[in-house]
Amino acid sequence: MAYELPDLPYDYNALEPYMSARTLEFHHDKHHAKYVSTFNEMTKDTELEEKPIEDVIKIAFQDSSKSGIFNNGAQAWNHTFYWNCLTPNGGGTPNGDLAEKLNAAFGGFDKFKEEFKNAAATQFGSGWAWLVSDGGTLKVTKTSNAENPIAHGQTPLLTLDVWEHAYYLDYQNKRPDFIQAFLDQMVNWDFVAKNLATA
Ligand code: MN3
Repeated sequence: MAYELPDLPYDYNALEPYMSARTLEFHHDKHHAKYVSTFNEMTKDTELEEKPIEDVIKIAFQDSSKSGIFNNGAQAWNHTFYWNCLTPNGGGTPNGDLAEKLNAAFGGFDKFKEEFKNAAATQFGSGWAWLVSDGGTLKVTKTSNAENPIAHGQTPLLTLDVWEHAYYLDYQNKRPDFIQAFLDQMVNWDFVAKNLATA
């Protein structure tokens, strides 16, 4: 079964002024759509076609002859996950079990934010910053290009796309400003809490 490009879970202009409709139009309709269509073309009529995309990502990560499938499949998955990490009127502070686990892992929410900002800012070139559950412990990680925590057996809880296409139209080269706006204005902590509850 082909992987489907999901609609955005909000309007294209819903995240303005922190993320423009123009960024979301290019990012979702062009970049994400292309990863999805290429992944479907590459897996069509193969033994991978009927498998869940998470399984395909794990299989392809272990097989260097399938790097194209890995790159496009992981990028298809990463972007679907990323759209759900964003919400209008987002940011703020998490609570409940998530807040407790962030405190336990990082020594406080502000310290978590510093670590996440640092990971996102120092990912050299294209990639992603993540909050993951690794065997029940929360960790901040960063990955290059398409790579994601699923490939490493971790459970993704939150991600930020730091490829230039994610922010260049709105922030040009100022990636740290984009990271700050993400944390302060756009993070969907309800989605992160839901991911933690099912991790
Ligand atoms: Mn992207």
